[in-house]
Amino acid sequence: MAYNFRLIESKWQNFWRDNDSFKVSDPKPGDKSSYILEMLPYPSGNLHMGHVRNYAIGDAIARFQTANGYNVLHPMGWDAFGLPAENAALERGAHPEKWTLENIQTMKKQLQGLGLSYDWDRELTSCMPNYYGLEQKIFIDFYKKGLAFKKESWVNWDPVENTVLANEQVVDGKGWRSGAQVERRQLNQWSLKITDYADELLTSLDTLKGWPDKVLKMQENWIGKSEGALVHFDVEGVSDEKIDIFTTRHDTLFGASFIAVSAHHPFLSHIKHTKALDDFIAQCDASGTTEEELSTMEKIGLDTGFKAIHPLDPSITIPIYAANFVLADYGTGAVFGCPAHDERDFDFATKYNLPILPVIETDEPLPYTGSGLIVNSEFLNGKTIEEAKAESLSRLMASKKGERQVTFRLRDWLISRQRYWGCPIPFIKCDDCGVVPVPESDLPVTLPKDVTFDQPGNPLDRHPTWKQTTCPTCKKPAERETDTFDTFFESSWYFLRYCSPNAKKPFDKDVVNSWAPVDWYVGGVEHAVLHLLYARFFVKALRDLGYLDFDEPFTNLLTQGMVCHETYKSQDNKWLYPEEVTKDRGRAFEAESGNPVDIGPSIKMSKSKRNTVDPLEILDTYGADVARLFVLSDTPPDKDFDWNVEGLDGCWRYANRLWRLVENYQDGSMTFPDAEASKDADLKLQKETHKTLKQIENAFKNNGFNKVIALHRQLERAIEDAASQVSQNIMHEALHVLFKTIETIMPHLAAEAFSVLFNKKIHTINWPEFDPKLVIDDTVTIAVQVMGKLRGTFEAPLDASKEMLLELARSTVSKYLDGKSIKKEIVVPKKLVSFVTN
Ligand code: ANZ
Ligand code: ZN
Repeated sequence: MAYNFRLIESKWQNFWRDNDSFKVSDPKPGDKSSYILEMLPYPSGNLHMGHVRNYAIGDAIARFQTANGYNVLHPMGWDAFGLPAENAALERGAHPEKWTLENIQTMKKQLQGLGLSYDWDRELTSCMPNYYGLEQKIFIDFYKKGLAFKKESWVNWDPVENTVLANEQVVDGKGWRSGAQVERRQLNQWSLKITDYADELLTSLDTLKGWPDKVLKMQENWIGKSEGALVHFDVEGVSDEKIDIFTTRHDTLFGASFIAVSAHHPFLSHIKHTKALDDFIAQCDASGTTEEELSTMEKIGLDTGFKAIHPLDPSITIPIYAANFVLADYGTGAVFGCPAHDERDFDFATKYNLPILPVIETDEPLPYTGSGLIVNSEFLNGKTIEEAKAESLSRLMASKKGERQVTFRLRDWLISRQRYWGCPIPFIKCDDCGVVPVPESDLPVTLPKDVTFDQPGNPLDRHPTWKQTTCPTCKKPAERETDTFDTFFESSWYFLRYCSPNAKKPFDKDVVNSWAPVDWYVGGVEHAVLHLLYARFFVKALRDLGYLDFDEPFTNLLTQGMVCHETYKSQDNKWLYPEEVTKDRGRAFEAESGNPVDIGPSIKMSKSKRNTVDPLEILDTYGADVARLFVLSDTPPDKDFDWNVEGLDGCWRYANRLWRLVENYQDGSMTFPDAEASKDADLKLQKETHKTLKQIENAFKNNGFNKVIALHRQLERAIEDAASQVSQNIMHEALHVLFKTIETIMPHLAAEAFSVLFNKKIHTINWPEFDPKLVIDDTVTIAVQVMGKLRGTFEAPLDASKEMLLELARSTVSKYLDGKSIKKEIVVPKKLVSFVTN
């Protein structure tokens, strides 16, 4: 009978649910405990293959840990706030909450259909007041500690949608949804002071030994520590004005040919505006603020007519420009330009006819950014770059014209969003008292349900009553803050909430300390910076607020590769779904018309390229175990995985082979030879079982699930080969190991096998132990030389005597010894026998 996954999978899913099989209680002192976590999904409505791979990986780790005697916390929840829910409201008139909660219901069923070992009692849904209300308390605590603040910030403004856009939502200078040209605007916005932790976030990367190097590197670059100097330039003829600039190249100060300030630099507001200057600023504001945009757009500037005085030689003056390429919020928002040794400055100087004076000696064309000795620089001449930096800094310091300065690329985290579907920021705006936190007794501030989406802008802003309240301090009428949190706020602490999901406060300190940090965190590498950096920041800030006692959230990080599929394009240039295509000997055709189809490379599955495979169809045709087996086979989990039907079919056949074993051994039709006859075969299978078990265990320790699967196939073949030659107890041991080790990946089939073969509940059975005696090879390969030449090899018992080795060696190379007399015999135990003849 073919393997009936439908029956078996639903049977065990029901069993696990009805018996709370994966419910976990908090660790007691001395318990071996482990926290395994996959990044929580956004409830978009449907599971995709990336989810399946992510959760299959996490579940394999969790089940392995459980089998090894750990008390394993393995929870799941929903990152349920965010824009798509508002878009759905806009497009379909469904309330964001209704849309979200319905999606969660659907996706939860789909997840349960995968047979994942979650403790569903700990499920959290971030859009529910019992979750987001608690983070309002965290936010107020941040505020009291000076970690949350409101200030005027430059933002990307979408003039059609009337909202701020995150940098990632600006595509080619346009709003990602409206397509409108994004503008720069200054708005009063809430931010979190992640920059207070810049240094610690950087240095403690060293402690994250269990993180992939590429992620560590990305975080390091994102934090972007630069060591340099702050230099004060006086302005000629204006005694109380000076411009501070940040530079990492104070060795090149004598090559300065202009100063450039950003369009909203304070210096510009101190000087009299000409129409040209106003126009120039307006022109700068008409583009976005992202660094990427600034680096690609045409560099323009305007001479302010003012001149700065060189800090190392007051006889030199330098023109001051306003320029569009200077980032307002990096360093001081002002730079000195050294065209001979910086590409950007070179372009600018060429365009505006400014001097280009080389100060690093070189024969190469300018701009030259390499090393060399200093020239054209008075007292710095002849020095190396490093020497010149030191000298220039000490002179600047002596004359109070500069000091050492460390700057980070990391910006404070702007968390205000003019959005309905997010956590309300728990503050009240009072004309007299300013911004005042909502008193704790009034938390949570819940979202009103009666909102409309018929106009652009934030529905909370135009709600008739919600924002009217009284000031907690002076009791006068006041208004609520109508901005909501960036949804990265919710995902910055959810892993702490899972530890004590019913606590009245965000989480219980002792319980969190007993579970966390997370031992294995599994998710996409696309979160290498934002989410993973925010979560690290939260843990450090919460630690300093006394909420918990550790420094980092995630001890080991596994960033899984993408699930890829080849792409198909019809003759009229339309993407086609795999099911619309038939393939024949490497060529592809449209299934309906038979027209030829272009096959493109295998790339990440995405709806836009239609190269997706629907997990539900796979589950329906092959079952969860085969899908799980397939997404873990072939490639290590951190590498991209190529989806192909052949591989999937291979996994289906494998599941059936395993199932046939179950059937063969359950019905008693197998015969077992008597003990004497089977001795050799017994030992062989027994050894194969124990050796494979050891290798599988090692593969698990490195998350080499693809290796685990390959080893498993090897053991399965050994079992098939040994059929009816081995004793019953040996076969049972082999089957026990076979199914227990695959439980991590194919839990349903394995559970059924244990039930049928051994009448046991597999998830209560520990990981089998291999016998060290059975895994050592007890023979060695010995090389035989005659007159220094290798003439053969043979297998000998490890403990073979010298006489025995010589005997075996002689017979191995007998034809080389024929007719000769042996002058000398050399025996190197476990390695070599060498004959010298004459
Ligand atoms: C003069 C100079 C000469 C510079 C030279 C470079 C090469 P990192 O290493 O990324 O920190 N800079 C400083 N603030 C800026 C801003 N707000 N917008 C745009 N550029 C800014 O880069 C430090 C360098 O970035 C600084 O050193 C400054 O230009 C520029 F041959 O100063 B440099
Ligand atoms: Zn007040």
